[in-house]
Amino acid sequence: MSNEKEILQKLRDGVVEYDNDMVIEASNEALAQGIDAEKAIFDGLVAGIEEIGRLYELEEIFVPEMLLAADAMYAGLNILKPHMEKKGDGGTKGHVIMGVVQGDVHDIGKNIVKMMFDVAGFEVHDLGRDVPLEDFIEEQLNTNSDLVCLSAMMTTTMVGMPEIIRKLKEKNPKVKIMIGGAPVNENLASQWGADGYAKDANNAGCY
Ligand code: B12
Repeated sequence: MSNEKEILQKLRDGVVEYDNDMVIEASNEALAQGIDAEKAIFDGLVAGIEEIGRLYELEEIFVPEMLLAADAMYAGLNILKPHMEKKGDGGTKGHVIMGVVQGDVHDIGKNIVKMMFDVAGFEVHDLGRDVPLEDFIEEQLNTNSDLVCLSAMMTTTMVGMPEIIRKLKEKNPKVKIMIGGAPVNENLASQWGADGYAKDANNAGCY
């Protein structure tokens, strides 16, 4: 019988080898062995997609492999996510709007952050990726959400964030804004007037 370390490794390898069957099998094994679903997701699936990001940057793999690996990761998430323990008393903690800024289609990280907010008891309004500025404003006014989360993965698209932050604050000074994604950091967040920054999904959930 497999132990926890082997199952986590199998989840990670399944993503890296874009082997959906391997990921599905390992996800079911993780549940059968009572491994914490959040651990299986972060130490297995997310570890795998991070390795894929590294291989892509080294040009050892290319776009098609990258997308197949993302598919494998989502196959595992579909099985594991329903087993993540909801935190809190079950009531809604608040409303969160989430989206990847205009021009940017990198949504894997945003989807993981979304999952953390979901599990933490927030109602998430997901605008998806490549989201025009006006959509963030409109959704905030429509839902009166307490928090808006902006994601960007490129230096060319993160520069759209300050304007979104400024316009959102202009319409509703009370709204809190959190930003994230590989090219942004705490300094940029405060420089642009955001209320928060987190480097990964684990830290975002603690907001
Ligand atoms: C996957 C990927 C793609 C996929 C995207 C698939 C998808 N549906 O997301 C595809 C193949 C489509 C793609 C296309 C392109 N990509 Co690309 N891509 C990547 C890659 C390899 C991995 C990104 C990823 O998913 N990482 C895994 C997730 C889990 O991590 P994450 O996104 O960082 O998210 C975590 C944190 O950042 C944080 N987080 C993220 N968002 C938020 C938001 C909030 C509020 C918070 C709190 C936290 C948070 O939490 C997340 C989970 O822990 C990166 C390189 C890399 N290593 O990052 C390049 C990269 C981002 N891509 C890049 C580029 C240039 C492109 C392209 C222009 C073409 C190209 N030359 O490859 C196009 C652009 C398309 C577009 N218009 O957006 C560059 C950007 C360079 C730059 N500095 O601007 C990178 C850095 C690669 C490189 N070194 O050249 N890409």
